[in-house]
Amino acid sequence: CLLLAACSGHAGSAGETTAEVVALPALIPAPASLQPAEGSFRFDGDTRLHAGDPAARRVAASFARMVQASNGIAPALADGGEGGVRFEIDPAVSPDAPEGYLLEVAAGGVRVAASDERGLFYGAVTLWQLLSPAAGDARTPALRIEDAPRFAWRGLMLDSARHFQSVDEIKQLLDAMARHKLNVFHWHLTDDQGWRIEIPKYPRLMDVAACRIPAGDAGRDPATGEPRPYCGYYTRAQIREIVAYAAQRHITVVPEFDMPGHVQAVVAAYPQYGSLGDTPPVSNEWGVHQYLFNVDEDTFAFIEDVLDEIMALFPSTYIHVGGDEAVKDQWEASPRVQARMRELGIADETALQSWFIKRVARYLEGKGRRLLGWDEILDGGLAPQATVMSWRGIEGGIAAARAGHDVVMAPVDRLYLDYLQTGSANEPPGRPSQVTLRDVYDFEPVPEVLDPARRRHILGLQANLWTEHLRTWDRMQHAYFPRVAALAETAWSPADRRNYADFLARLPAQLARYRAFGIAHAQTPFEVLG
Ligand code: TNX
Repeated sequence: CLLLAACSGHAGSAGETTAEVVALPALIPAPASLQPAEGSFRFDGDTRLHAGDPAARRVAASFARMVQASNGIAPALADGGEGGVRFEIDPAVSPDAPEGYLLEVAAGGVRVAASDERGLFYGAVTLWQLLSPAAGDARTPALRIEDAPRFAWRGLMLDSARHFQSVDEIKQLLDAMARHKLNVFHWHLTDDQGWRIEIPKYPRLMDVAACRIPAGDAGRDPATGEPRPYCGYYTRAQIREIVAYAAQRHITVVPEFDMPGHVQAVVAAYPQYGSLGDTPPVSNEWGVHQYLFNVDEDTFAFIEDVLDEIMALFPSTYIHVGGDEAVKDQWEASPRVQARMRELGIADETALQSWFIKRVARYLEGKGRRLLGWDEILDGGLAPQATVMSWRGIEGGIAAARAGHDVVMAPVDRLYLDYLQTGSANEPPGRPSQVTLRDVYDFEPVPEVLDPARRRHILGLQANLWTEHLRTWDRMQHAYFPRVAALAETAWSPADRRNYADFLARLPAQLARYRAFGIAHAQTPFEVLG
């Protein structure tokens, strides 16, 4: 009894599980269709992997790395022969379902097939889940899985501006994302408290904007009393390394350069690009700040230079330009901004933000990219090709879809992982309100109020991790896992396969996989579930 939810020892599914559900191996996210068959396949040190073309060989190599890490078995790649595990690119498999795959397990061998490499990779992840987390040899029941994701955008955001992470920590996150079949890593790299991208043309971004002085004892050397700044940015080489590492795992890295608000760190380094012209410190406080970009040609030249650098580093079609929480007080108070508005015939500051974002959208589109922003970019009208990330709820997403924009749902009350996951006293610091495992699981990204023709604008969903309160990688992992497992199922599995009780029954196997990979997941949800 190795793999079935029924023998996972977690009977906490409140009697809701049916016989049919129990028969499902402990896969997360649940596949679109699974048919059990007779017999089982034994995977051990003698099992060979067969792969013909280069794409299939790459996937076989990724699979070998995963089973090596979890089961301690290093399967060899073979060119021909029978039995074992065969990886095949086959154009006839799921031609209408991008990222889909077919997995057939029989006593005599396993076949993983897909029409493209991404699909084949997800088939390999499923097979790996069937074999893990058992240490050593494993047996998987014979079955046939036909699977493809419900959504094309299965995202996770990390804020590296408030607190940042090492390259290795980010790689760990990318590994975990791939094992959950998530495919978009939204990387929040700029904010009031820090600039984290190396831009050689503007050295003060690294020398000034990448450092803040923490308040209190943390900001002083205890021996000398000297200021001890919190500094860091990712070099271009590190960014390229992360983008390549993600691409090998079929993850797109979408960078965010937040504007016209959340720019206090930039203005600290280059006050001429701020709307008032004064020089603030890089902020060491959380919450909404006042500093906004100026709107003159010099400022746009700076923004475009930086976007050019960003586009050179990140091949992603989407470039996120923030647009959130830009309170307009500074624009109202700034004589030079007001003069520019008169010159342009712009009536108010909301219209100015709309003009600003549209201008940036045109710039990106001229380079073959697309603008993505938080739902405030809808205010005052939005460039037609722009995509909206709905965070203040789902209303922005509904309005955007009705106006013909593509949408990614990321509502604060359901998908913000910086919120506490339980009321337990053992929760590390976080925002006072809660987003529970179940809140994430039960979130439905496609609002019923949208008419069917507009529903196709919902590209998918993502969960966001803001790091004001998350100083260490341990705390970040606690916040991500296991809620990321719930996100993955909502993002991948067909709506009618989602069942929270059944998910809970499959979760212990997922937690064991986390432990096998050294992921420090939260225990607090299980204190509450019993
Ligand atoms: C709002 S979500 C923000 C972030 C904060 C977050 C804290 C969004 C687009 N802006 O700047 O970190 O709340 O939960």
